[in-house]
Amino acid sequence: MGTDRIEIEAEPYAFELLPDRCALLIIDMQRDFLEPGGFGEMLGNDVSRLRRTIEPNRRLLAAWRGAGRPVMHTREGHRPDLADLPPAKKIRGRGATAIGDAGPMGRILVRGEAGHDIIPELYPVPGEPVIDKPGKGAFFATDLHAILQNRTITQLVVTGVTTEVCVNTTVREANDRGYECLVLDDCVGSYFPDFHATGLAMIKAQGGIFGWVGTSDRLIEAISKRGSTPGAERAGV
Ligand code: C5J
Repeated sequence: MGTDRIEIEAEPYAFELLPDRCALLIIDMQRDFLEPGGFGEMLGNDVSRLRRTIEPNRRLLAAWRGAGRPVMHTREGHRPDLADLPPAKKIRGRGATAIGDAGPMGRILVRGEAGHDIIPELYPVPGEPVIDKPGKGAFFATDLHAILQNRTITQLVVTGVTTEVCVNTTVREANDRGYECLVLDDCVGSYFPDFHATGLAMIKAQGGIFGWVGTSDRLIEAISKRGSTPGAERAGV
């Protein structure tokens, strides 16, 4: 077990990345949230605010995979029979269109539908677990914690959308379970710029009450210098 650390420039202070204990967790980079013509845009949101995260995530993912480090993806959505959809979530927003209804890319937030899937730019490769979550947090009603524990992961680099909802909820859940989280400003996004800024401020406030905030450039630079984790590819992580 290595005690090797890589110091990553971050706020409120440097993040000490443990190369053999850290996974990249990409939250809900789904077509319905990010693509023009999807459900997010149908609700009147400006999807370019989320799409700016695609390129930095793509670069980070390439570097992370290249270094042989573990990657996990999440998708927010429900069973086709909606048995796992709380009635309170179904009716929330009082909109004309709700989860499970027909949307522009299939039934909204239903597993197996085109809009529910991950955007092609960041599509998982074999060996990368995809966590289907019914809630905002990636630990609620999923096997994520077990998967991370089985791989002796204690740190997460968290990216994805949206900063203030599923990213924030997941980081808080992870923090309470003992994980150290580094959230990358340029790799997380919100339809609402103020919420993005405040969402990150809340994570790093009070000495990093929920975690650290950094950027993909600093992380890529640091891991690229270090090279791949010995045995990582062999172990299939
Ligand atoms: C996510 C949401 N992924 N905003 N979902 O943040 O409903």
